[in-house]
Amino acid sequence: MEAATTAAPPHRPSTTPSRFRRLRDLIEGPELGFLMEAHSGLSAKLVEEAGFAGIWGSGLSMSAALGLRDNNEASWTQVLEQAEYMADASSLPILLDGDTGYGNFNNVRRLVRKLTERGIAGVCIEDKLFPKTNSFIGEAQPLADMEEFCGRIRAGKDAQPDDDFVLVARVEALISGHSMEEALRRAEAYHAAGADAILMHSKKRHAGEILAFMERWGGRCPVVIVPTMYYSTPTEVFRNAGVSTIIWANHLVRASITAMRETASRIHREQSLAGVEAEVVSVKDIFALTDNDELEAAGERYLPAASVPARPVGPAVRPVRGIVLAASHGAELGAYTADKPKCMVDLRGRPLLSHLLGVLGRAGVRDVAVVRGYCKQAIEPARLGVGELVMLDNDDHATTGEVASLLCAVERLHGESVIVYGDVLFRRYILDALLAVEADIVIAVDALRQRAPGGGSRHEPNPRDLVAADKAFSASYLDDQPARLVSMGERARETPSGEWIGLLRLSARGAEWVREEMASMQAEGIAATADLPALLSRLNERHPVAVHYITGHWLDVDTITDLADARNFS
Ligand code: SPV
Ligand code: MG
Repeated sequence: MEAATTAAPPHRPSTTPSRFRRLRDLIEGPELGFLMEAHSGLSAKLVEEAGFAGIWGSGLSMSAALGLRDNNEASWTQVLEQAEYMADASSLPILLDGDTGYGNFNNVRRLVRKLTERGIAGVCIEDKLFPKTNSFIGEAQPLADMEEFCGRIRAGKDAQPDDDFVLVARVEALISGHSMEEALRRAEAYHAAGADAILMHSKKRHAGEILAFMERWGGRCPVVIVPTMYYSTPTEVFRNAGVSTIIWANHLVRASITAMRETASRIHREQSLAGVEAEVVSVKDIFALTDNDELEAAGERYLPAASVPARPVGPAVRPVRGIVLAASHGAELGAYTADKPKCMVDLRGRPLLSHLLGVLGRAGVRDVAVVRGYCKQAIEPARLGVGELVMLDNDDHATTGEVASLLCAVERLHGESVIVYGDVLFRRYILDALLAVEADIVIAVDALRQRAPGGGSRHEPNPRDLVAADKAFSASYLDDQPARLVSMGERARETPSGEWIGLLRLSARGAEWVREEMASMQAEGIAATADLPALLSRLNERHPVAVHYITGHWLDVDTITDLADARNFS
């Protein structure tokens, strides 16, 4: 019951605190905590993937996802079922929105028992009447009798089989137009009845009444808030006011409505999937999210050998290694890279490298090594949000080039591999497509970036990355064969077909060829300062290097303007 059912290997003793304990710690701990809304197994997975420590099982969002109103149109057992999908899909603790408790004290105590059985770590009940109406609808909704509601709280607490189960009492006084005195009176009564925390709700556009409550409440027990309406108040204000936990209550269901609307209307308008393909996650991403690899491994353990299905030979399941060349300083970025390498510049709260590793991981490239150089200690795995990462060091980075960095990873250059510069970002579908190209060495080339430098555009190709290929990019759906590299760099300047984006894929044989070529370059004494275009040019003399064309949806960070673009890149 503790870990996501698909992810937990059998019989692994767990040292992780229970979900009940983790929710209690989150709510009672000294730090401001956050619960992110989820409404389904899938959204629960995405909350965990984003790094949250807990889930808000929102009644509004679950109802909306079922196409229902937030008026108890979904029965409590239907809500319980959704919560169970979430608990199965993620290992996070869930605070379930239990509305009013679906009745009186008796319904609450049964609810608490059933939630505990399903590994739901806590419930929030609100002092209104069944059937409830969403608090943002209408004015002056009737409140439950305070004493009766205290009975619901006491019954829930008396029924909980696990001491750490959390019961949050939600005070609707302010949102229903009652006074601060009434809100305080109710909060006090619910606290005395045994609630572990008070959720004080407000629908004001500013946080005034919440802050006033915080001041008068004086930290008697943890306070949870839901700033859906007063979203513009900086989080720091709540932290300073001593709020225990913030619930981001409905933003995943709202985001999904935006995305589904746009996608459906575009497909309807265009009568084609071509326009949306680059905008949506791949089918492979769905397989990764639902952990199909685990099912395959389990099949090998449990099915009779003769009936184990042949391993699909798609990019979804084959192991692909990654090597990220991240030794460069990025001196053009000035103060941004004074104490860290370019790959660690911040993009919306996370280092560039963390975004890049995320794309690699989602494309199935998980066994990744990062070659560090400049300010290597600044590449901290803890800040990158990935589990296992191998760090290799090019300590001569100041005087050597990319081939020297790649040589640091030569021991890992076996089997199918992806090599990428650490200052590049691209949409996931580009890597998916590169992994699907049937070639031993294939490079991703942007066909829209082919003008020779000096043309005055904001994104001039880097001369050393210019590519000339044996056929130009064609938008025809009939032409799915890769082109072949003819030349790179200065020699491609007269007839450029595009710019290499700093991303290449090798088959196992391609990886072997690269090792051989680098060994030859070492023997000739030219490896130390050579760049990757030089290596690719040499390889191309002996083995075909395929060119996979793309049109945009990537960037590299060389200048401060690039950095601004990267911050908007998604
Ligand atoms: C929910 O998410 O269902 C809530 C929070 O109860 S609110 O919609 O703000 O009432
Ligand atoms: Mg609700």
